[in-house]
Amino acid sequence: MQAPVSTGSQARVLRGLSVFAPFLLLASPPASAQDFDADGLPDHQEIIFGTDESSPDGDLDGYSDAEELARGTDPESATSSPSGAVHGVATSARSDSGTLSLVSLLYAPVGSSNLDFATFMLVGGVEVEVTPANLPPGTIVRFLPTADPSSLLVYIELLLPEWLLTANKTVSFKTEVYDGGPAPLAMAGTYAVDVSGVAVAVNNPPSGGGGESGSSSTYMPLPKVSELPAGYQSDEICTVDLVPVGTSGSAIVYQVVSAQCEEYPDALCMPSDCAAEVGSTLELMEF
Ligand SMILES: [Ca+2]
Ligand SMILES: [Ca+2]
Repeated sequence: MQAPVSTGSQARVLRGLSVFAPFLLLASPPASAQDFDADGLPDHQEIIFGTDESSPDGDLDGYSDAEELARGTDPESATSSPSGAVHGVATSARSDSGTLSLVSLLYAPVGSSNLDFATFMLVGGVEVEVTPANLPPGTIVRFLPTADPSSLLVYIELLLPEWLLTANKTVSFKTEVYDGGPAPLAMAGTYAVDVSGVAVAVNNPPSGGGGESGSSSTYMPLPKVSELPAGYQSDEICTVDLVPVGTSGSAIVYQVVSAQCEEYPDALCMPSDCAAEVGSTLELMEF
């Protein structure tokens, strides 16, 4: 396990991000957010990210799973390790006991003095901007250790009542990282959609949503396995093909034209609900 962030580094961070200070005092993960390897990523979140929940550095390359996610390398491959002094961000979501969590991992290299971020959420056609100046109550902020203790890695978890997703069917969000200038230095986003009352993430969304054109999207369930309805099968995932059929405000409306469970390691799929998705629509914010 890596050493925690040094006191000196943390003091510097707090000067640079003093607006976070009240939230650091409040920050405490939900009781259910177990973190077996104590790396700052809850077990349930690591399963969604596909990282090793039993080791803070799954591929033993010296960079933590969280740092590799934020810096865009593969936490499960020792031949894929971060390099270069560039900012990074990764996003994900999870659903836990009626709470929808929107997770952002921010990385700033050595020399960063004005790390800043903005998260844009699209809920029910309304866009909301969250910045360090207006973090909602209960937001979890953690500074995580990095291979170079002079760099910064910040875990931010925005907590929303899950009924917002159930009622609106789609919650999109993206996080942009800034460092003193007007232009974002890194950006990432995640879509959560409601499928038969279960929050799922849309991975590899269609082009315009950041995915590869012509490829299929997959639905990743966001609740803990113990909270999924009976009938989910392991090692399969719902693969869907989406076609754009219109717009709704700043979102693109997609229709599911085919859906099936397919083999996928460490995933879960409910065959009946997956097939029932054909013909349904979802709204994805254009990133
Ligand atoms: Ca963990
Ligand atoms: Ca690693």
